[in-house]
Amino acid sequence: MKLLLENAHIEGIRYYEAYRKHGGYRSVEKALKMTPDEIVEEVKKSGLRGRGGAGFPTGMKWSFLAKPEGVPRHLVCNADESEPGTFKDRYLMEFLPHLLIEGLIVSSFALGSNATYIYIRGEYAWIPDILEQAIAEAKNNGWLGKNIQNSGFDCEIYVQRGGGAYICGEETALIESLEGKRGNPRIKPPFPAIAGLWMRPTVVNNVETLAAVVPIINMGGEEYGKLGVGRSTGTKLMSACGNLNKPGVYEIPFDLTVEEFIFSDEYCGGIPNGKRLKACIPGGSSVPILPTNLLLKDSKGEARQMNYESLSEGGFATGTMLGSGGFIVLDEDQCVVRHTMSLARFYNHESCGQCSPCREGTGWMYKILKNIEYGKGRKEDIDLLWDIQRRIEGNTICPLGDAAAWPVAAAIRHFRDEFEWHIDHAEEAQTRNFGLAHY
Ligand code: L3W
Ligand code: SF4
Repeated sequence: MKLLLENAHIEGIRYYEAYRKHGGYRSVEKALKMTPDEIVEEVKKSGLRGRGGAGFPTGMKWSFLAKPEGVPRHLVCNADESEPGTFKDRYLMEFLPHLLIEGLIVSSFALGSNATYIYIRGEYAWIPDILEQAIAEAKNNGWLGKNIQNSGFDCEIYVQRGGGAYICGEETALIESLEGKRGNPRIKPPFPAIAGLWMRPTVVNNVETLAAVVPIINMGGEEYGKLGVGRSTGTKLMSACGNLNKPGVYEIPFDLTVEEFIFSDEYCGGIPNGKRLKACIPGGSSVPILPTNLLLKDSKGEARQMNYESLSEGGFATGTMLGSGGFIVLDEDQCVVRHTMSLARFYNHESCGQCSPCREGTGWMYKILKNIEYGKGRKEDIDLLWDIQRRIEGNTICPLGDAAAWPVAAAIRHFRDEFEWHIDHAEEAQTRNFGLAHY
């Protein structure tokens, strides 16, 4: 059952006329007849969890929003999708911009935000124009601006481009950047719900989360909550990439098994050239990599499913996370050391430098991984790497530190022999051309 991409194939759906003709903006009509608290209640009932990576319950986040008398509140849409392997929000904004705008209007009404912002990744250079056109169309048709649909509610949506820094996807860095400052994460608490944009109460939600508010209002929170498995309700967009026959963006039910997702023709269509599956990072580069045996079955021997609980079953000893849904597949030719080095370089480059464990640790890990990859590794480097990542995790201002530590920890945990091989075969490691999947 598709809730978000159901109409994605319809010609012209990017534009208002076709979008409206196929049921667009119905949720706004319905929402404007409800009270803001009733809408929050529907979102709570739906069990929707944040689709940016952390999976925090959306209704709960909304109910944390402070409402001091006379202080404006803001909704901010986090469209700074920069997690390597993740491109599902780009797809939504590019092909279904009105779905996001519709979700933003309903959510703005529920939260009392008269000025709502979309903060979009700088590299998505062509998308702000698409969003701005959709906003203009919505405004021309009375869905935005003053007194929308004669409801007495005023709402404007502004699009702000980021400068291309991964850290600006962290909600408080994003807020700093929106305020015109350097994108350094703030210490939490206070959470944005209490003191966010210009220190006003602010909700920051991911693009997919806000788009999901549309089907929730249309079908009712309870019905939405019935879809899925356990605390994974509704559907999820996955961006699949790496060594796959059919990479792309898929809307999946939460009871789909990992094996079906990778191998069935309806989804990724298996691995090219008959190669074997070696490993997978199912939730964007920050979540732990899993080898095939742990990926396809959990620690109880059950088929792993594509949902929050099943993917994390067993903790990090045997499990991983659904994260942002950036599903990266590696075939048997891929080198885990090279891959981990590539990610370490990324996190080192993107660290904002505020905290020592992250600033120093990410650079140190990259240096050691580069040595191992290029045949200059020492036996003791593997334990040193383990020690460094352990000292970063949990000791930093924002989750980028954990995001840099987890891939290194998981690579050593599950592929230690590959690190040892690079150290024992230094000469061959320098010259042999291992693969690096593209994502
Ligand atoms: C009020 C409280 N609000 C928590 C709110 C908080 C935030 C949300 C989740 O990191 C993860 C990270 C990456 N009162 C609250 C409260 N909140 N307690 O709930 O918070 P948190 O800290 O669990 O996570 P986060 O800071 O949002 C995000 C992971 O996502 N990730 C993906 C990153 C990249 C993208 C992308 O490119 N799209 O998302 C991948 O796994 O590692 O763990 O709003 O304010 N008491
Ligand atoms: Fe900056 Fe890294 Fe600290 Fe996050 S963990 S605040 S990115 S130095």
